[in-house]
Amino acid sequence: MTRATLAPLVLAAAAAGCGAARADSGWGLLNMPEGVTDISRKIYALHMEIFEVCVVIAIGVFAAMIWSIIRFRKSRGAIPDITRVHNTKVEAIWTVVPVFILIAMAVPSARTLIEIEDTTRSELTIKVTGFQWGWHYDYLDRGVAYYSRLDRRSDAARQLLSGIDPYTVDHYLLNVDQPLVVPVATKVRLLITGADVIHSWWVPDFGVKKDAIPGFVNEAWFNVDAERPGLYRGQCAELCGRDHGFMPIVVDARPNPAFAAWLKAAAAKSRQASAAAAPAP
Ligand SMILES: [Cu+2]
Repeated sequence: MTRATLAPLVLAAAAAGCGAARADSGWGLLNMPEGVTDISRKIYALHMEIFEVCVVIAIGVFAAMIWSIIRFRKSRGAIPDITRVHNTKVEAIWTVVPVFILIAMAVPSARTLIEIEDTTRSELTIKVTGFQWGWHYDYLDRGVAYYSRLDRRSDAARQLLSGIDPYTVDHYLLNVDQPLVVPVATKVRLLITGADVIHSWWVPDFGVKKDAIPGFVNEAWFNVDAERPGLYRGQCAELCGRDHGFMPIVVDARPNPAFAAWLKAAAAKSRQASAAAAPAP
């Protein structure tokens, strides 16, 4: 399979995967998801409000244009008025009105942006490192750290002349071997960085898309609704090299007791592994 034939497949798989994570389908897929966090819903609401403002302006501008073109066409005997090329009153109106529209849009935008950046009072911190090509998750001070890569089935199917039909692979290119496990109803802070080039950690349902830059630590946070545990999928959103399309993200949001049990087991497993690796005294 050539790269040219693979590209539409990747797009189709991405669309199918995103669709599976959302309740809506069809036309709903054209829009961004409302998501499963407070912030993602605020971003969605903001996006819709501003979209509506744009629609109203577009209708007004195009209606005026079309009406003027038809009403004052030459064949109806319209004569251009070259005496009134300047009108202070009109110019003041078309300057002041957009200023008010911009202010009306800037206030809720700034409010949401400040909230997005506010990582205080987080209950769990995970360091996320993007690398070519996958993710590394480190639960700071919890003794748990692991790599998360493209799952084996997708990886086998994506190889040149693999003979595996990608449509037979569950969540093709959107599945990983070890998902990021997080608790619901908890403010989870991410410290995002890059190990080699710039990547971007993007999970649409959380409203989080943050660059992973070598030498910098970017912060992000999310708090999944208590009643919405489940699997949420994302992808690297920064063109990071040859296998950029093969480093998906899967987040497994679990109820708090299930998460605590998982964390305990994972910490015990990594303690065992490091004890086994340590040289004998
Ligand atoms: Cu990447």
